[in-house]
Amino acid sequence: MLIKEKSVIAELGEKVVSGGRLTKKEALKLYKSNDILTLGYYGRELKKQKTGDKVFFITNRHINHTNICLNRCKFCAFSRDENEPDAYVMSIEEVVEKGLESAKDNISELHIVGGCHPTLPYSYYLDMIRELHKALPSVHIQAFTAVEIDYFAQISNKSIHEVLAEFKDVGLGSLPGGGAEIFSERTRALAWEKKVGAARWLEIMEAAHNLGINSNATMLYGHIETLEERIDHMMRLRDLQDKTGGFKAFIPLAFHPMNTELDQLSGTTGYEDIKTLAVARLVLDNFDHIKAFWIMIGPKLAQVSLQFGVDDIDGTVVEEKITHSAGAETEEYIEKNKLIHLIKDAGYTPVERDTLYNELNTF
Ligand code: V47
Ligand code: SF4
Repeated sequence: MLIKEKSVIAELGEKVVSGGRLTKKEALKLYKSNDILTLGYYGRELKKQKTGDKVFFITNRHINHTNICLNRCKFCAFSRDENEPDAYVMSIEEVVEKGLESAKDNISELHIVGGCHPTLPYSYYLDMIRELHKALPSVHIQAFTAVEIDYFAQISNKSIHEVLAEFKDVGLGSLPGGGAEIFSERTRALAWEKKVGAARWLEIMEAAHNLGINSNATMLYGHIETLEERIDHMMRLRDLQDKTGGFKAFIPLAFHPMNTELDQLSGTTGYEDIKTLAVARLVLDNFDHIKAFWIMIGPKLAQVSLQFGVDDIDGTVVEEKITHSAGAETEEYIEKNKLIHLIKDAGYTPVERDTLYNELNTF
């Protein structure tokens, strides 16, 4: 039985590494298999075709400027209503100060995401990026998920094209991949009904790519979604990538249930994390980079995932509130040397990259 299953998985793996493309049904077959070693073998083969022996990381810092959010998604432990005691908003000066603090660590990227705040004006966000770019002209600013871009269009009465163009003008470099969750109306209606759905998220990414703004893509997994919905999510990303080529990396985000309205769920397992990364590599054949976010799955599992198709383990991060509000047990910061050690110890060549995967240093 196991041998028979293995041969089906191997056949599908062979199909992808020889330039073929998986159908929805085939992708689901991979996900339903427990043969992670065969999945890993082919995931790694495909990774090698794309990035050889290199594994990427970045020296970056995350900033979450506000936790006040109108959407209050059920899976989110980070957000607050305005009147809650631990609700916060950083002033633009505070955000710039945090950016400057990290300049001494030679960061190449600032990663900025926050809630959809009910009263902050559009100018707050535009001024934030303008001031950061003025203060740190050589640092790439990756900021605001498609959810926030949609919100900015609403509060400014502008089109998404206008919003994106204005942000690009003041120094926005790229968009992070958050806010995609799972592209299923069923799950959205159950747990994040106030937030933009798949069509709008994809429309915003397409508009960004058409303006020369690259982005990442994520998928939040391990909550109320089905395997079919995960595969459908990946397929829709693959379709848009065929059209624009603007996605840099795909990052599966492992759901952390603590302090959320879905805290009856038990969270993902290591097996599921690894399988998701390997399947993503094989399904998303037109993505160069599959990233394991060590903050969510831990540095050790992120290291192991390098043998399953992953070629990027994110960065130094420094401060992370979204997953840590939901019970993440990882540190918030990891030293560059530790990332290098993890990559080397798995037999790969560590390459420090910038946001757009220009290679800065090889170790
Ligand atoms: O959109 C919220 C997710 C995302 C939880 O682009 C949760 O390089 C797990 O998008 N458990 C924000 N996840 C983070 C994000 C991201 C992270 C790292 C790298 C990149 C990139 C993007 O975090 C949200 C949501 O999908 N999230 N709550 C939770 N309880
Ligand atoms: Fe708001 Fe994002 Fe949290 Fe949803 S996940 S409540 S949009 S901060």
